[in-house]
Formats: sequence, C-alpha cells, structure tokens
Amino acid sequence: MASTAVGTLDLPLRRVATGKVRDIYELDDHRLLFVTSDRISAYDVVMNEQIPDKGRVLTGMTRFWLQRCVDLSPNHLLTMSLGDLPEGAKPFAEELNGRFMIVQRLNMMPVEFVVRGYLVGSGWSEYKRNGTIAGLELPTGLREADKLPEPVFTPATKAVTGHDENISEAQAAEILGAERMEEARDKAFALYKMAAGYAEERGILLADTKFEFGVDEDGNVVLADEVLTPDSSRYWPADAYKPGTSPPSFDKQYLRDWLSGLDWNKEPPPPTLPDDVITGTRSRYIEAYERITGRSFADYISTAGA
Ligand code: PZK
Repeated sequence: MASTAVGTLDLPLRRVATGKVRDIYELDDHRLLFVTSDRISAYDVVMNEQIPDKGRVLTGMTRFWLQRCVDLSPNHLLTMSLGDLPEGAKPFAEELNGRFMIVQRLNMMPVEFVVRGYLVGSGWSEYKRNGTIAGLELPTGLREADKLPEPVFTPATKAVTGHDENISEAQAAEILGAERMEEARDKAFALYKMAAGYAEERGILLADTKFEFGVDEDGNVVLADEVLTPDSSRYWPADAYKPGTSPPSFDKQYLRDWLSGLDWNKEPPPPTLPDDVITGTRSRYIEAYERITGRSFADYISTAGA
C-alpha cells in the first residue's frame, strides 16, 4: 500500500519530549516510545509538507548503525516489533511501522557529542576566525571541507534558544564529570571512525555527526537517540567532494537547491514544496538508506515491525 506522510501523531500517551522531527512518549518508568515523523527542515525552518517515509529511512538507518555499533557501546533500543506497542498505540500500527523504537529510559547527558572529520559548518567558521577547532590548533592553509588530520570532538549544549552552542572539552567535563565525559567522548570517537570507514567504502563521506548518550541505572554510558542519520550527520557523496567548496549534502541538497532559487528569506513561513521536490528528496533519502545499508528499502518496510 502507498504510504501517507506522517507528521506528529496524536498518540494517547504522555509526550515527554518533542522536537522538530521526533517525538518521545512515556510507556512506563523504564521505557519510552521514540517516533520519527516525515517532517523536514531546511535552514532551521520546518517545511509545511512532509517527505513520505523519511522517518522510516531515519529509523532504519539508526537500527542498521546500532547493530554495527553493539561491540563499541550498549544502546537504548529495546524493540521495533509492532507486537510490543502498548494497546493505546496499536490503532496507529500502520503509521508507526518502521518509524518507532521502544527504548530504554535513561538519564540523558546534557551535552551533544559531536565528532568532525572535515572542516565545515561551525568548525570552518571557528577555523577562519581563530585557526582552531574546539580550541585546538590546526595547521594553517586548510580549505573549507578539507579532511582534518584526525577527527575532533566538538561538544555542544542546547542553548535556551534551541540552537546548539559549542563548548570546550573542559566545560563538558565540568558539566558531566571528567570520567563520564571521557568515557562518552572515547565512544563517540570510536563510533565515528567505524562509521566513516564503512561509509567511505560505499562512496559516502561522513563529514561529521552528533551522538547523544545517557546513563542507565547501573551507571553505564548508553548510546541513545537517532544514530548516524542524515538529520544528525553530514553525509556527502564522495564523487562530488571538492575541498574549497561547501559539498552538497546527500539528502537535502535537492531541497536546498530548489529553495535557493526562490527569494525566500529563510524565515517562517516556508514556501510550499512542489511535488517534484518532495519526490526527488524522498528518492535521495531512500538512496542514502540503500547505499549505506546495502539493503533495499522495500525490504526494510516489509520486515521492520516483525
Ligand atoms: C531523550 N531526548 C532528545 C529526542 C525530542 C528530544 N533513551 C532516552 N531516555 C530518556 N530520554 C531520552 C532518551 C532518548 N533518546 C532524548 N529527550 C529525551 C530528544 C527526540 C525528540 F523531542
């Protein structure tokens, strides 16, 4: 059956967190229901139209990477089986299939664990300003999007504005305690290096990514949230990579190219997306899933909730 795009579902459960794209509901003291919608944002503005199946692509990629990450870190995923949904959510099984995870409830660390392998975004801005990234001296003469000599950890906090604010590793240690910070930082490095190496073999560069960790009842550092998705990472097609220019993002470039041809000021309200931009963007997400996982997306949809 053709899938309809899914925005915020109004599940008869208590919502404990809501973001631009994801919603988290309470199941009980120990478990949460994590749902990824088909909403898409560009330049920090959420579009009015959705990209059908985008939430399934992101959830499928999270599941794929979590499977490949088990020996590097424990993670919060408990089940994606439709049979494990609570009674109240079962009427929504069709919409939820492939886009929900039942996860272990953790004490979330209030720091984002960002690892960067390439010089772009706020890392490039800092380098142009100071010659540093997260306070670390870098060689002179680097260009935008150059590969860094080594991946760097650039922690961030959610500022009150909702925007991320880069902090130093010392500040992250003050917030979390040095030992906790170091444990999660080292996991983040190991996860990034594994994923970047794997993606590169498939013609995709993982420029940077953001991990979130929580702590379980026994004090273990546990990988949480979405993991290595295009919404939490910059994926670039390797064949279009050219240092000195800002590379196109694998997933959103189609949308951004279209938006940049308008005279939209990047403030709400966003322009109405035409059908060809929606279908073109959807194809790019599905292509990203298939290239990274080596599996067909149709196969994911037909087996995800089993
Ligand atoms: C949790 N977030 C961030 C994500 C939002 C907000 N396993 C967990 N246990 C406890 N809390 C969280 C998680 C996870 N993952 C994560 N907020 C709480 C977030 C998605 C949508 F609105």
